[in-house]
Amino acid sequence: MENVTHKQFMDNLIARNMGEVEFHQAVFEVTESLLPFIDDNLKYKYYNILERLTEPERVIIFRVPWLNDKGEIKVNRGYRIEMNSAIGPYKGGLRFHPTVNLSILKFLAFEQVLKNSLTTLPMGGGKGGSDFDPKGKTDNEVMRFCQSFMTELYRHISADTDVPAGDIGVGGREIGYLFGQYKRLKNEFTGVLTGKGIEYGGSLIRPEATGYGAVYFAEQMLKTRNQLMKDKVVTISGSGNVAQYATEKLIDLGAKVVTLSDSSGFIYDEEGLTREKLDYVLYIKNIKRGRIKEYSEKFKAQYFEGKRPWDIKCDIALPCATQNEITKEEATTLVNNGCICVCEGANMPSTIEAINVFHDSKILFGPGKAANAGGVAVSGLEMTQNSMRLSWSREEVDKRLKDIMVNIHQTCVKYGSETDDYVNYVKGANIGGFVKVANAMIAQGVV
Ligand code: NDP
Ligand code: 2IT
Repeated sequence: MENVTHKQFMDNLIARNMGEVEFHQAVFEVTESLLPFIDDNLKYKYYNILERLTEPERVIIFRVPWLNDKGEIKVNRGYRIEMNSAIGPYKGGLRFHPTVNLSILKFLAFEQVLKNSLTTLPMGGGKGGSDFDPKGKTDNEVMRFCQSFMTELYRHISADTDVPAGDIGVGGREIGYLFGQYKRLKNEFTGVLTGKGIEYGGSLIRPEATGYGAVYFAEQMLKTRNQLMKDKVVTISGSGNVAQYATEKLIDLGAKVVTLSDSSGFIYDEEGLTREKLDYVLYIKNIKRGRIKEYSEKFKAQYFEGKRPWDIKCDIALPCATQNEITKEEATTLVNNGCICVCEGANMPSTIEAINVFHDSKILFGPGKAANAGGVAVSGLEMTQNSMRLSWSREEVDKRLKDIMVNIHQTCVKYGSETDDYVNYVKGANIGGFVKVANAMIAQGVV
């Protein structure tokens, strides 16, 4: 068997998936770590695992027609990427955002396969969503959209085949509407979605899980350098689900969160967020569905329109908004300003060039598929509780979440430690996530 170079592999993938730049980027980053590992472990090459891993098992694309409040007919596009089911039912979120396209969902589904494997729970990988923009829509419009979306999706999913959850633009409200419609169509009350409300089968700590998990992961990274979270200055991007609960946990641990953002700009609060200020953020974003700018109108804080927070001096940066939100230049600024740790709450927020800057400067860098795996991990725990028809306490779920994040960190150290003891968490997460999926695929034959 000849060794395939990284360039050859990527040229072939790009030719087969023209124009899907985010998917190319995600595969580039993963295969850069995996190809040398596979050259040393020939069975993975013999079974052609990488080519199989980068081809979705199934892609579903469908029309989503709905009526707005004026009675006008609107049409969006719905997707579900069923990427890999080697180690469990497809599992992964739904994203509702105007930028959603096949490339973005394939990158997310691909990352999800390895992330879910890292959690150690039995979940395959998938992702879905729509180019529908919930911003500026009424609750009734969002409900009608969700009902129409589920009217097609329901035939492709079930508690044992494919279990969607939330992501950007899909939170508790949307999961409720989607679940209601699924139940009505199938006449079944099952754990077909996670992130459900507590009253109807949701798990405690699921809303908090991604943000808390990312902070637990950052704590583990800091520990390798004998550092604590207390008194660290932290910049965060985003002000949605992940950013909110990362902030909460950081406040609890005595760190100082000084920025939050949304797609319009960022706020800089030099004094740091308090519990009371965070409650106001939750009110602005989750109830009023307004803009983060309103924070600076209520509290003493600066607002920077159209900017991202990476120029602000910090010890730790937590990108929690979206993909490619840290460029090479912004990464260089972070490092030059003394940042010692970047921990990705979002999926693929750092460009490849930004990651190279972090690695070259030997700062701690936790990639999303490891650092933000707490969300899907607690989704897995929600599935377990649904199957057992019981609910665990907050303490029980939080303890399991923490144990899973510590375990993922150990896996990264195991597979990512380099000769100078620097931990390359990208390599560690990619190889650590890959091994279980690849072995399961080999065991199941050519499927
Ligand atoms: P939310 O919809 O709750 O919040 C998203 C936040 O990011 C908002 O502040 C939003 O601003 C901002 N944002 C979204 N798109 C852009 C953009 N193109 N440019 C600038 N800002 C943007 O989503 P989540 O908090 O759930 O998700 C955030 C990230 O975390 C995503 O990358 C997601 O994939 C990832 N993630 C989420 C998990 C979860 O459990 N929810 C689990 C693991 C990862 P605005 O309001 O202006 O749109
Ligand atoms: O990116 C992710 O891991 C999520 N959006 C959560 C997926 C899930 O199934 O909970």
